[in-house]
Amino acid sequence: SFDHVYHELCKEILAAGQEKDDRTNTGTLSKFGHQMRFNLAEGFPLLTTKKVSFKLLATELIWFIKGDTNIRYLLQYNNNIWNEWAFKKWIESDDYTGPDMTDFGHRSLSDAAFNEQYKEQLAIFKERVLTDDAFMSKYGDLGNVYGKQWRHFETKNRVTDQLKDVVENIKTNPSSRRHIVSAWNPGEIDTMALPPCHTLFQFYVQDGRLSCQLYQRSADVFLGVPFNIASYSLLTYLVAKECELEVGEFVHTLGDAHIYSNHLEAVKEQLSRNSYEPPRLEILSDKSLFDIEYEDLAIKNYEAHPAIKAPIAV
Ligand code: DHF
Ligand code: TMP
Repeated sequence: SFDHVYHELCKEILAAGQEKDDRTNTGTLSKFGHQMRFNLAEGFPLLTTKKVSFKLLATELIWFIKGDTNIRYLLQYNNNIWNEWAFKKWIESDDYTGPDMTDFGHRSLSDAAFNEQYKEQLAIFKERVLTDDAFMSKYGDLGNVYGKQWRHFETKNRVTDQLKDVVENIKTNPSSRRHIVSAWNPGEIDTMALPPCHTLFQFYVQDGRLSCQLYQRSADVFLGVPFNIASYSLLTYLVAKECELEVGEFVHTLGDAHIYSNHLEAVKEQLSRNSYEPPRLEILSDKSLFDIEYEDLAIKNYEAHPAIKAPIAV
């Protein structure tokens, strides 16, 4: 099952992962190089051994497809998954005059009084991004992240809509081996709130079926990967529909696949659970890929164990 493929990744890292320092000073167990395959004909790969929010990953994907890089769109769907990285830019700016929020990721976990202050500042920040247009433009934006690179990849004298081009090429020349979209723009890495973790993807058409492979350079196995699997599977369904193809496989190739030291118990809890049958995806409209909205999507027969909370490394 889909859960089994994911559980095997977790087990391998628990059994043989190497202890490794990381940018966030959290500490990880890490394995370099791993590949998972998900046959989308078997259903939609939303994990069932913990509840994963389809709404959060679908609104994030649609935000990428729109070419948007500002968290206001996500906040309008009550999606808070990118807040910390916008908030970080805000508190490090000269315009921020509130209490010191340095290292808020670690301090909010270890200091209850600080955590109250942090929650208050984050709430003020979110409200301003939602209601103050000038503030939103300046501080709600994550820089040249995925949406920018997928739809407006800038090179000298030229802006490329990689997603439009790849869809056009799948339609006109399906057998091509060049159906690539890259989020990794070396000239713009320093202008991104976080350099792209899902770095590059490729489509492949065979026998009327569309497959997709993602190269993910860095993979937070407990929090990020369940989202990434479902997100790219959803993208494969949407592009297949746009190109009048059936879905094939999602192939997920990981570079630094890691479990953070403060996720180990959560992972073990998840591994102790038995999986359910996977849900199904329904696309409720005939809109083009580029006009699709969250309301056009539905996930059916999703039976899952409860969500497992864990802190995110900032
Ligand atoms: N940083 C790190 N350290 N790991 C990540 O996975 C990550 N992902 C990012 C941005 N930075 C990151 C964007 N994607 C969550 C999931 C995906 C994601 C960001 C956050 C997350 O926190 N998921 C929770 C539920 C969150 C909620 O309910 O609001 C989960 O339990 O799945
Ligand atoms: P890094 O830039 O130092 O590699 O840190 C990025 C962290 O975010 C790392 O733990 C991987 C994780 N991540 C995912 O796993 N999936 C995602 O989609 C994103 C945006 C980040």
